[in-house]
Amino acid sequence: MTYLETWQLRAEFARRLSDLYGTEVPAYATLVDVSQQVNGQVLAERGAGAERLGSIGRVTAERHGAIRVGTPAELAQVARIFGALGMSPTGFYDLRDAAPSPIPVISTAFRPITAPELARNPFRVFVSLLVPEDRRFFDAGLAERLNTFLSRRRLFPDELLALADSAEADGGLDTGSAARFLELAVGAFALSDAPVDRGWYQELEAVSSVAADIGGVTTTHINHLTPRVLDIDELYRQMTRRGIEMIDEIQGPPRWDGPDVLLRQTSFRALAEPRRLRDADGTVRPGELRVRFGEVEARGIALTTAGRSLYTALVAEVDRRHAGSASARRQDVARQVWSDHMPRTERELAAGDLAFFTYEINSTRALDGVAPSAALSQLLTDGWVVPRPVVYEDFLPRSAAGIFSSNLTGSGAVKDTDGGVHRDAEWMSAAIGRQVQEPTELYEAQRAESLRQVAAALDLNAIDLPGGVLA
Ligand code: OOG
Ligand code: NI
Repeated sequence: MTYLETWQLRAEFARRLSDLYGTEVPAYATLVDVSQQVNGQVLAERGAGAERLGSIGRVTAERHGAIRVGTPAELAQVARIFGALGMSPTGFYDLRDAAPSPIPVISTAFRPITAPELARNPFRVFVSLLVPEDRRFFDAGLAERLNTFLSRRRLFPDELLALADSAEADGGLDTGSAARFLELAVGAFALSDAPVDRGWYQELEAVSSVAADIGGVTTTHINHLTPRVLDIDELYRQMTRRGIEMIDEIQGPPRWDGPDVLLRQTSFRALAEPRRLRDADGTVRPGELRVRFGEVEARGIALTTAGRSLYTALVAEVDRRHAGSASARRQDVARQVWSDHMPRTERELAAGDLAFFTYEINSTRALDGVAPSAALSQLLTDGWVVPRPVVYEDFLPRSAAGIFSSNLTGSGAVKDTDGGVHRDAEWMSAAIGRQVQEPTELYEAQRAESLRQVAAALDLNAIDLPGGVLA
């Protein structure tokens, strides 16, 4: 190989980061082993059905990472590095008003945004940006010291950023430059052994341990790396059996006998890692910090806006019923609520415009004189088209908040209602000089393209969705 294209750089970066994290956090290596075992088991049991939401090749290699940065300038640099890997900022998550614990960050996920690129390698990274301007967390004095501290550090060397820019401009790098780029990029996310100022770290930790992890150190690091698994309940049982303490629950939708939608995640608790700490008198002593953890996820079908509204309503219903029966497990309550309200088949999700599918002409359909209708639900009923689920490639704010907070070392301190600053996807786009993509629009575009092809093949002008008309 003399040249690495964008996707090859992405795949190689993901692989090397995984190797690095496995050496840093041995429990992660166990998690990857168990995930692969479970995936093998599911494949053996369910056959081709196991690959309905992604080939086993894709699922085995699939990871998401999480990193946290302190300033818009740092986020813009992260965007250049991931830009070189064909990953665009997608989705906006504001975790500052999250329950049960507010986290002083806003986030986006960098990921490939087209189906072919996702199929080549779906690596994504959840990136959080600290918001020191938010007075509910940081008073003016602390914010100023935080900004001074952050403005003095350099997370990414110039050479790395220059290589990233040329990789993005040219769609890849020659082997020599690629090797250097990958070495610097992976190195930038390794845990540093630079001493941590104990007093400063603890001052921030009193506000939020996420703030301390971001602004209390002079470097950044990968916070967790998450493999994808085909049966997350089985994985949870197997990890527990191996003596690894998992968080109490699986976040997101329940296990049930209908189609999997969106995202289910769980994690094991942050582990104490040796770090060097510097005291006020300048002495450096070995100590421990507890910030990095392991997470695993199972992915389901992406929901349309209508499907997402239904999901939100079901979550609220689960909260209501669960509040009324404290001893019941949330996932059990959720399973009941889903059985009551969630369509039980992919076909119903498609016909009700609740989830995203791409559509293909059913090549095995017998000719029976029935003309193709312009209505999608009729095309499904008459067997003209077959739906293929679109996988949810993004994150869930409530699960993210749950994952963050189940791994906090303390509850932190946040004042009531005053002093929040407004942040949204537009703010973030401007801050990094790149448009933050809207996930639903990406799924919608994929579906629309497939329906245009179906319409052309069936000689129809347009196909009607239950929610409206598509050209
Ligand atoms: C990010 C937490 C969110 C997920 O998968 O929802 C997350 C973090 O801990 O930095 O990774
Ligand atoms: Ni995660």
